[in-house]
Amino acid sequence: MYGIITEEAVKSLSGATKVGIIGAGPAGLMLSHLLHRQGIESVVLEQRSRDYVEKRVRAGVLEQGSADLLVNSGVGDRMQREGMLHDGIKLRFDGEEHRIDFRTLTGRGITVYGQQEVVKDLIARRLADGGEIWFDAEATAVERVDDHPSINYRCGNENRSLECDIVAGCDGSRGISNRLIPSPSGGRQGGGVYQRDWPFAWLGILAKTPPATNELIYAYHERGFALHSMRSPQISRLYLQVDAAETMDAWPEHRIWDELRLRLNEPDLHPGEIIEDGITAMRSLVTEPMQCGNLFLAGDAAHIVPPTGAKGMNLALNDVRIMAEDLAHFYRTGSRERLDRYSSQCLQRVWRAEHFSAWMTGLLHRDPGGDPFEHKLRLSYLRYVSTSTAAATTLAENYVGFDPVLA
Ligand code: RFL
Ligand code: PHB
Repeated sequence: MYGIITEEAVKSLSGATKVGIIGAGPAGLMLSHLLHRQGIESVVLEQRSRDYVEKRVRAGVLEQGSADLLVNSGVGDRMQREGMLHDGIKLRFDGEEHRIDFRTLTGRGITVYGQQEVVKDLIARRLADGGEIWFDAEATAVERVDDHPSINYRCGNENRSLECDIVAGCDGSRGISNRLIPSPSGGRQGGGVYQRDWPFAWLGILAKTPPATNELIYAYHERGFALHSMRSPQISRLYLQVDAAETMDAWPEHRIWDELRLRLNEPDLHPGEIIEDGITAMRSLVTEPMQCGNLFLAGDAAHIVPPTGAKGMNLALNDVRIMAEDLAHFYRTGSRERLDRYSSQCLQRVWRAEHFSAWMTGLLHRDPGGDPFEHKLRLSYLRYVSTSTAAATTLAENYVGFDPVLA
């Protein structure tokens, strides 16, 4: 069932399900898929339309563990055909290029495959399996999280509610579910939320131009950071560090291409039609704990990383892998033992990724308040990461995905 919710769909569920999932991003969709494989029914409520979520351009890098999760759960066929396997990345700075060889350093690699393709594959699979994704249904409140929860949602002009055993808050950084986690001191601004806003943003474009590189280029320039990524042999994804308050009005197309060519030091990058553009603020944030009563958070609803380390979607997928296992154990045995440990298990990896993303961000961005001394220190660190096997291994093993729980 998708699109506007029909009366039949509402009746067929009698307004009740086992797991009520708020949000049809990678976290919510993958959770619903993994639960279905365990025989656990769920309903996904999504405030936007199917078309909107399938076209939302975001992440592009899957760690090997995320790619394995897609394949092992039966939704990885198209990713295996169309995704691009990369064994390393390139660092460019001060007129030099150095390759970080993930395969040699860690035995693993990454897959470049757009987040919206993952979302499309998951939606298609859920609908083919008879799954319930209710688009254009905005969750407005969650009641009784400690007992028998219900999610109030708005669909057109109608207000309805969905009874469930468990609520999975997969509604991203601007959703409603993370506000329901009380902080230890009782107020939302207390010690339960750890955050940092970065003093710059990323301007991103998707362009019809063949990538000028076979692997991602992370470039540090005295004018700021630039990233050359890709989506296919014909489509490039490119980013520029800009001021936090910048708007697209200040960036006519020729300025974007000139700046990209300069910072990336890449003569083979040719301007092409820009199909999508936007500016994204950079933020680090963790909500602790990621659960309260029968409400469990996953993905951006619980934590945000700056995109430099390419970790956001991977963390979202890892959270719901753990949540699905814990819920399967709960429904099989009736014991909450594993569910009660959900947050502490997820947070180990979350904090590793938070550190790595903050470290990569600091390594590659020009600090607007920084001085020439700081610029020289950064160049020295970049040269160290590029020439020391120990330092390069640190970058590589975090980039391909390091799990402190399994280490
Ligand atoms: P999402 O994808 O934001 O999905 C949340 C969904 O919840 C819906 N929603 C609601 N639905 C019903 N009722 C409500 N009240 C609702 N409120 C919200 C929203 O409409 C939405 O559909 O969260 P999720 O599933 O946790 O997934 C997280 C990822 O989207 C995010 O972490 C990544 O995109 C971050 N990210 C990257 N991650 C990577 O792993 N690798 C990358 O290379 C990477 N690059 C990036 C990125 C994020 C970027 N931006 C735009 C922030 C590059 C960029 C530029
Ligand atoms: C992307 O392809 O969108 C991408 C790649 C690497 C990042 C962030 C985004 O670090």
